[in-house]
Amino acid sequence: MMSFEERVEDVVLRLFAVEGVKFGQFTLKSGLLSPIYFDLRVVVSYPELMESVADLLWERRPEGVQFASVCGVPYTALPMATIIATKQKLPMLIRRKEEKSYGTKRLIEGHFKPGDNCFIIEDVIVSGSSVYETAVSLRSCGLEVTDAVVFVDRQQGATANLRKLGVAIRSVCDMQQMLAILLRHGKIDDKQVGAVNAFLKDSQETIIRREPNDGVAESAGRLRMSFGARAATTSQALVRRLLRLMEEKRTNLCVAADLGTSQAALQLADQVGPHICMLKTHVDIMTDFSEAFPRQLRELALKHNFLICEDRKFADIGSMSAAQFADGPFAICDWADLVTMHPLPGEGLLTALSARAEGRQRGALLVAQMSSRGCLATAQYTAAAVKMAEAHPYFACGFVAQSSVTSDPRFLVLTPGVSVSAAADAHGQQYSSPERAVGECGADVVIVGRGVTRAESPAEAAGEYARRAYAAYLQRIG
Ligand code: 5BU
Repeated sequence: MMSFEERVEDVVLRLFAVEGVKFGQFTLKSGLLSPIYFDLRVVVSYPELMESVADLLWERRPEGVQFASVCGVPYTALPMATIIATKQKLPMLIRRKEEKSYGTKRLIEGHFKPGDNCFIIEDVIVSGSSVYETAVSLRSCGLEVTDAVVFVDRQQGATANLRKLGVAIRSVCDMQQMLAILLRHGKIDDKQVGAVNAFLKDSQETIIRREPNDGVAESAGRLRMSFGARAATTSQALVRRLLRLMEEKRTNLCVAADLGTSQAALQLADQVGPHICMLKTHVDIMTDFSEAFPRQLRELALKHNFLICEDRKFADIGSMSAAQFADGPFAICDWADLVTMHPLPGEGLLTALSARAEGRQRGALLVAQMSSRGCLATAQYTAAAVKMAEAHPYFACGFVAQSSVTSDPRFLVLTPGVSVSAAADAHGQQYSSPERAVGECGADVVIVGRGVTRAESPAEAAGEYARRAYAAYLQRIG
């Protein structure tokens, strides 16, 4: 079996042999003069090559995202999308390019339901305009578009352009990889590579010319956007649900139900339920945990409309953490909407948890910083945690952090160490006020434990924390 990289190498050489990649002087659609040109239309004459290209495209799809259909950007990618559709038994949609002149014809051919997520297939991207136009057409018919795959990314800014418009791009190879393969096999020389690199250096800033009223919102950044507006920027169903319920219920409070028995935790959940968007548990401190607890807790979550987060802070290798998540007496995966994890072991932990979620609406929060004094997370570690989440947005829902670690509206920032009465505890916990956590440090959700659980009336205390934290959020978004 050839590895993915070996197959890419093989396909690149075959493309070169049939002039699917050419070197010389070419004028691109944008008007730019390029020393390299891709013409993947030729692959229709080479069915085996066409199939290999389609296979590689499909293999680069994002893990964990369920697509209801595929749509090739007309025309070059149409046959590739067709191969993927037939091989994967996945419905295909066709976007009509000539719709405007015909008027009455459908924009999108094929059957679909509103909200279906359609995966866009494309051969080459420069600025991303063609993918964008296809996404706009699909979205205008009520479809969702979150991802696209391309064979070659010319590395001229398309990925960033499309990310701003809510489409994540993955590519089979980029220009550098392609040049390296061709150079290694003596198909091109250093001079040609130099010419392409010089060209790339001067043509980084491509832009997408947007149509007026295209219905695609460019995000203003997490801190300035409303929870409702942010819900539209993500395809993570759980994040969408949470953001919407926070806006509906007007609360961004999570109560940490750190109590020693399940009875006490359930009683608390019922009392604070009307004031919270999330209840956070540590089930391994309960002396009487039994199967009944998650069932009863989920009933309360339904009654009061909040999500459940088990603060398990997974930190082992992927396979072990996945077993802790799904097997064993707590069977966390069966009942917790969200779990926390340390990014320390690497992305294998995230993908392992995601694999065990098996299609259920689940997600992870990455511990990017901690509230305790002397926490070892450095700025570099925190940045790496954010990068990890960005690479897995279908399962990573956000971060537990003490500062605004991201401006990406798709991710949530939850901040523990919040109290209106205490400054610290005896074991390193450090507190700030809800106003500081939300307004200055950029928290979306404040997590409060003892500030609520030890109050004379937990319900009243939760109401007060929720009121203050939500007011700070409203002030933040202006
Ligand atoms: P407190 O009683 O408000 O101090 O409880 C804080 C909760 O948040 C508790 O459940 C902790 O496990 C959790 N926590 C935290 O305090 N600090 C952190 O950095 C992280 C979690 Br991550």
